[in-house]
Amino acid sequence: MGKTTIIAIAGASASGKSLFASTVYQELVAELGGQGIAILAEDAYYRDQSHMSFEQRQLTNYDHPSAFEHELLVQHLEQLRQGEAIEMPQYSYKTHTRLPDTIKISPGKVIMVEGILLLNDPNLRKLFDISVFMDTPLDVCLLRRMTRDVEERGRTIQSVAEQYQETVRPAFFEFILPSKQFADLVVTRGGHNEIAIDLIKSKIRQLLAE
Ligand code: UZR
Ligand code: MG
Repeated sequence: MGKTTIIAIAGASASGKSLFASTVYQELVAELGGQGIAILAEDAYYRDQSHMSFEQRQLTNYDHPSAFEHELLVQHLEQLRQGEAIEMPQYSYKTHTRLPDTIKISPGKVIMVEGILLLNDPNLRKLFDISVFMDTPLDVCLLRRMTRDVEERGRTIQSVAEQYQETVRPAFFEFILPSKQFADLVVTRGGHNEIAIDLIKSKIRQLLAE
């Protein structure tokens, strides 16, 4: 296998990272088949907390870099780059810990990875060939997070509001926004920016054809 290109997609919580990455991925799979492209989520690398009680897990700051097992993500990206398959963990936002099952990810010419704190970590940054930052206005992110966390992550509006003020917003200014400087491309309107989606798709098509 030739060179592997790793594309990172970072940005605020609920800025449209997962939508952007999965739109690129699914449209390319529909067009060319899944061969050669893989997609990973930083969220899957939240630390395993199965040894902790649910009450203890609720106290974790999930917006802080220490909440992620970035060492494992680095190791997995290196393995994929060397042509080895990996077992990606699966994380539950409802129980705040890893699920027993993993997902097998096969190596490919293009690996996409999306998550809030990817560009904050120098060890991860070294591995990225192309870095994209979703520059979605924070009020848009907050509105989307309210709906998403209530519908998909088992939260109440009140708990979303509290978490937002305690950790999500401070972490955005401390860790996420300063990492924008490391991006090659800054995308407005997140997962709805069709031009940006098209540009990344073209780049990936070109890489796959090489
Ligand atoms: P995205 N998060 C939780 O709320 N609970 C967990 O168990 C794990 C993560 C949140 C996390 C962060 N923080 O803002 C968000 N909080 O998931 C990152 N508080 O995921 O980028 O998909 O929004
Ligand atoms: Mg997401």
